[in-house]
Amino acid sequence: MTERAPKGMRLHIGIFGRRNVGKSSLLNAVTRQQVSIVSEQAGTTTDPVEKPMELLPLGPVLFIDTAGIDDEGALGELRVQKTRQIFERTDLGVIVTEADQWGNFEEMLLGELQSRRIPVVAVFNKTDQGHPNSELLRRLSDQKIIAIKTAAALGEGIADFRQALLNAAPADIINNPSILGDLVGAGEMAVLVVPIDKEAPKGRLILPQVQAIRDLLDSDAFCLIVKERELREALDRLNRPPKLVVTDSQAFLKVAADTPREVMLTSFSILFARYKGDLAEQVRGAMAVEYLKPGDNILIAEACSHHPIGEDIGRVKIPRWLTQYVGGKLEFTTVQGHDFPQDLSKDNLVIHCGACMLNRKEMLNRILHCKQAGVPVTNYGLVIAYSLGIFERALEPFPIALEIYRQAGRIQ
Ligand SMILES: Nc1nc2c(ncn2[C@@H]2O[C@H](COP(=O)(O)OP(=O)(O)OP(=O)(O)O)[C@@H](O)[C@H]2O)c(=O)[nH]1
Ligand code: SF4
Ligand SMILES: [Mg+2]
Repeated sequence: MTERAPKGMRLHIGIFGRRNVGKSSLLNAVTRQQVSIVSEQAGTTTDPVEKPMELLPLGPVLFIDTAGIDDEGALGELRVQKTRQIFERTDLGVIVTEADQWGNFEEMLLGELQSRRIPVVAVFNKTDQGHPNSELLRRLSDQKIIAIKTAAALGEGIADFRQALLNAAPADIINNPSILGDLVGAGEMAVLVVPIDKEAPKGRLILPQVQAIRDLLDSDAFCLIVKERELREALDRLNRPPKLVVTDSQAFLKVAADTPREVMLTSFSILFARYKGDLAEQVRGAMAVEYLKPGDNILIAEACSHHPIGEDIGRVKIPRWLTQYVGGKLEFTTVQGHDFPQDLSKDNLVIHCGACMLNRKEMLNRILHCKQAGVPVTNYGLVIAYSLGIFERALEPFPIALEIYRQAGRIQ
């Protein structure tokens, strides 16, 4: 992987609690690695243990497993100090406790975190041995604290833990600030290709186009907007090539033909897969097309009832292409708006729209839900690029996603 998030950009998740409650076990379970030593001896973790990872769907995070700090005495004092320092760099605090042990000590931790305005997730671990009482759960819920139950040593409740981290994460971490400004950079140019056909709304541009323009301006980049017919001439007039060409998926093939091979090219939909969702996961989802068989069920999800252009993309074009590709009949179900189905047990693939009307959290929740159900999820633009055979080129601006595709290609 060529792209690495600097430590400062990772969401820091601090794991706090008494000795022996299962903090290290929880970290190991969520990372699926033996990051931290676990033992029945209280006080096993003596120095904070840090683990950077890509945590779906939050992106890059840094977990910090701390020493249990309920102990007093000489050694204990030093440990308490070290653990306290972690409060200062925690963006999201996790308080782990044994299921029936919430008491003054946990209230103290909660107070420390809340006084710093750090969002908190309460984890009641060892639920194989006991349960938190419902009055306590109600009190935490009244304080808007997310509480979940786990049995870390048994790997239970870990999906709920991930979900809780997503729900509690600060909004500015969830709201990826850049649509394409970071790919283009200050002083550089992007060319946006906007077809104006009968499907385009009268007298205006659609939201993803407007947002892309605004993002380029915010990034001090230049922006040239053309229809697909004028692209070649516009590029000829520039005295140096643009950094990036972005097209509507409808015009992908023509734009690919008219854009010099050395210029990066992608689509609005793919930019939005990253901005509103999880590009890496949705790239994996597009590749799942390879495993579809006749008779499989495909869920087409549109986040609002009026897709402003190409109303037939989800209903006609993608189904037609997939049916041809698979060589037999597929079952398509379409859902719209905010009612994304809970039960995905019959589905083999979810193809989502660009989600321009959803906030990122809602889209990430949908992706997580699919992931938990074991159903691959992708989006319109990715499937279209895949079907046109220009997937690899369209992913070039995104090294991590491209690597995922290339790795999979090597395995097949
Ligand atoms: N029964 C049960 N035991 C658990 C569970 N999770 C962890 N344990 C056990 O609890 C003990 C302590 O686990 P650790 O993960 O080392 O706890 P810790 O909070 O990191 O402890 P310190 O580092 O000493 O503060 C170990 O023996 C674990 O196997 C669980 O869900 N159920
Ligand atoms: S939310 Fe989805 S269906 Fe609605 S306009 Fe945006 S991309 Fe189209
Ligand atoms: Mg530990």
